[in-house]
Amino acid sequence: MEKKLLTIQDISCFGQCSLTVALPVISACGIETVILPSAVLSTHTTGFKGYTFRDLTEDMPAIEKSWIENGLKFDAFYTGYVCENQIKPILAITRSCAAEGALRIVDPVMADYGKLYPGFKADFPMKMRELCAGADYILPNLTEAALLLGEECRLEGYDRNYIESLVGRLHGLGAKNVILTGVSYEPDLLGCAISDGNRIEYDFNIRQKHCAHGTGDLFASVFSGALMRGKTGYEAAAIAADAVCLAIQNTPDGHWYGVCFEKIIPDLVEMLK
Ligand code: PXL
Repeated sequence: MEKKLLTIQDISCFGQCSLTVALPVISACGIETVILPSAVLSTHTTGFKGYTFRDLTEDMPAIEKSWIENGLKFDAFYTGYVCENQIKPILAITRSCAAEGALRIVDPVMADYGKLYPGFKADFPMKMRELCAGADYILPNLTEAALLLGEECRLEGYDRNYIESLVGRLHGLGAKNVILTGVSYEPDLLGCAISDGNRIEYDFNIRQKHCAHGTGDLFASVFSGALMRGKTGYEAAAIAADAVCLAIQNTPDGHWYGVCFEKIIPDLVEMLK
């Protein structure tokens, strides 16, 4: 049977993030992608005004029941932007619809640049911890990592000791592998720390001229697709970082709300050959 991945995150109708990135990208990786929208928004929540927000928490138990009745099982679960009260229903689905040996990949999407995204309450990071416990991979950025640990965010002026202690403490939340993104020890290089709990490795790329919205979702989507294609955690993270750099390079200045990942899908297919 072909492997199936279920991704749970929002549909931001406009904005090149979450499911509008994950579905095409993971499909392009050659993996059958099943979706469960956590919410439907008119746009994402950063930089747009007056977005609509329909929380789909209520639908989750019935969707789970339908999948159980149909005997549907998934080989991997990749969660991204989810709502305040969805941790328990999501954990229930990852138990009742798991194929043998199913992987759980958690991108604890909730914050960046030292701040929670609009709409999340201050206790959301503690709820997100529950999703991280027992996950095979977690993919926080530096802000999310600090919030998960209930600490002040340090976005610059840190050293290897800080990063490696952060990674160690993230394992302490019960995550088997930690991919910490947004790590930089030199101004021109940006990358991630990849840890299996025994060894920490790094992957760095040249820092791109502009930071762009939605790059975390692109990173996690490529990572999940590459992992399902049999790459190691390190290889999948390196491919994901390359894809993000290429997508930023293919995004015109002034295109502020997302990255033009559509342009790099042929490159992604090539990277996974
Ligand atoms: O890209 C992360 C993300 C996903 N979904 C929604 C968001 C954001 C970041 O702002 O607002 C709805």
